[in-house]
Amino acid sequence: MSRMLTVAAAQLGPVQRDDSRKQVVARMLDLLREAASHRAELVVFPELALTTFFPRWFVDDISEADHWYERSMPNTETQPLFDEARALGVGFCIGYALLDDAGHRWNVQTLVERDGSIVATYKKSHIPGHEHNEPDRPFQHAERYYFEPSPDGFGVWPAFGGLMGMMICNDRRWPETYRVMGLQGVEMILCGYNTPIHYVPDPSQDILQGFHNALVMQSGAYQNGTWVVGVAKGGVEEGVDSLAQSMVVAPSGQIVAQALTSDDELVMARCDLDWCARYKGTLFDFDRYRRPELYTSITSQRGVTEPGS
Ligand code: CDT
Repeated sequence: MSRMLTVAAAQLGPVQRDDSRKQVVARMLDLLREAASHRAELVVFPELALTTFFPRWFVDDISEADHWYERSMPNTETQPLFDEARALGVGFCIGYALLDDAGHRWNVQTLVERDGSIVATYKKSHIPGHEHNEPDRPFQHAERYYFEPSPDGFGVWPAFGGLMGMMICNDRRWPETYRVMGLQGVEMILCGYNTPIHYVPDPSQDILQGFHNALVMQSGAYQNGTWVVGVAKGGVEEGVDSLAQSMVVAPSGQIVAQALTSDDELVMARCDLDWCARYKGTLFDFDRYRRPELYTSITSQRGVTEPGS
């Protein structure tokens, strides 16, 4: 038996500060049409796809940043994407900043089915970086100033003939992200990211960015028997070089397709969702082999407690 889903990771090259949403949506429409011409059923765009990665700048009055956030989805600028996707019968996933009616600021991804209906909007759970201006840095990573962490957790939704999950950028580095979805039977996890290659707190990690990106998604896929689709906004954006290397990872942990450039590029794979069962039903048969009674500290404790302290 096989349940095939053809997925396209629609990597974006840099989006500069002055690029309008209309210009970015035009690039996304090109990728969507190209993906549809290759029979893609699901096109996955990156985190904060519609704008530059604005947390690299600090503003004293956060309302000065309001223009980076969407107030609804779809909206006037993104409606063409929704219309074209429905006309082509292609679903998509898009990451963006959301300022909601209650004034909350979220980093989100919305998943849209092939008929144009919204499956779900996921809010980023692990918010990296810092809360305050750090003027000595070459660039800021002030996500903790611009976004609240999600209170919702990690859902899994029936869509595209399988069980779909979402995570956003830094979420992919945390094994709990995958496991909570794994415990809901997830078969494909969609993840957009913006990862500056220069990691200011510890530059020794710079040359390892690509290795760590693959490491976390490959192990998360394998240990939970799920497909993972990782999609970058890469290249040099406002002087900051960001990792590309978008990829599709199989439930075996193998990379089955990977980007060659740091620009707009489609990374496509034909994914058999039934392949997940090979791992979920054997080595990672959770019900048979897991020992949750030994893992209680994972949910009762946040930081490290050393013996004797
Ligand atoms: N966007 C995002 O979450 N980026 C982080 C950068 C490292 S933390 C400063 C990431 O985990 O890739």
